[in-house]
Amino acid sequence: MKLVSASASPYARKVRVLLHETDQTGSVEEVHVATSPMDTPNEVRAANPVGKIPALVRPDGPALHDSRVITRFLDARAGGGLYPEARIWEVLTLESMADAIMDAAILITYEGRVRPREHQSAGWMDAQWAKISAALEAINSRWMSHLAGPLDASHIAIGCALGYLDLRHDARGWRSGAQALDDWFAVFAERESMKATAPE
Ligand SMILES: N[C@@H](CCC(=O)N[C@@H](CS)C(=O)NCC(=O)O)C(=O)O
Repeated sequence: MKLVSASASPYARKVRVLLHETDQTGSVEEVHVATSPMDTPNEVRAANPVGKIPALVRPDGPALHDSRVITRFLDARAGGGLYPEARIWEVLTLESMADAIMDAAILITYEGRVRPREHQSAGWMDAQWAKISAALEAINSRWMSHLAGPLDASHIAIGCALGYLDLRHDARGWRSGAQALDDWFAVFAERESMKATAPE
């Protein structure tokens, strides 16, 4: 199988961390590409018509996308137990919140990098950041007991979302007012799977 990926993509990192955590790195080849909404390599389009990564190309079925589908597929393949039935709705909701943080953060990144300077909107970027702040506040105040529990896919997603904030939006200071989450991330970031997938 081939994972169409990129070192800086937080969505792809979720999959890469899960591959490490479930001991599957040997059975999935990572192909790193440079892609953006304005310039989609053929390899990406062939795997995902809407041109987004990650995509998982399989020898015996259609390519899979988006990251949540791929992580669930790979977890089921390995029997990794990272989507435990007993708390599945919490796991999926927290993973969704992590993806929403990534969505807003990526939009800010694209606004600054892809849209011509004269069309960029600081107000729109601030509105995206407000969504991130609200999600961080909710996680910091209501989800820490879940994050303190056994590893599941939502932990991986939150770790990758926070890693992306550090990578691209450090200046906005996500840690302010999110002490418990900051403490949790300091420990989580030391996992071998996180260190092995740190953006170049
Ligand atoms: N919901 C998707 C989002 C994937 C996504 O937006 N990936 C970015 C890279 S980080 C991308 O491929 N952007 C190119 C584009 O939007 O055309 C997922 O979870 O996989």
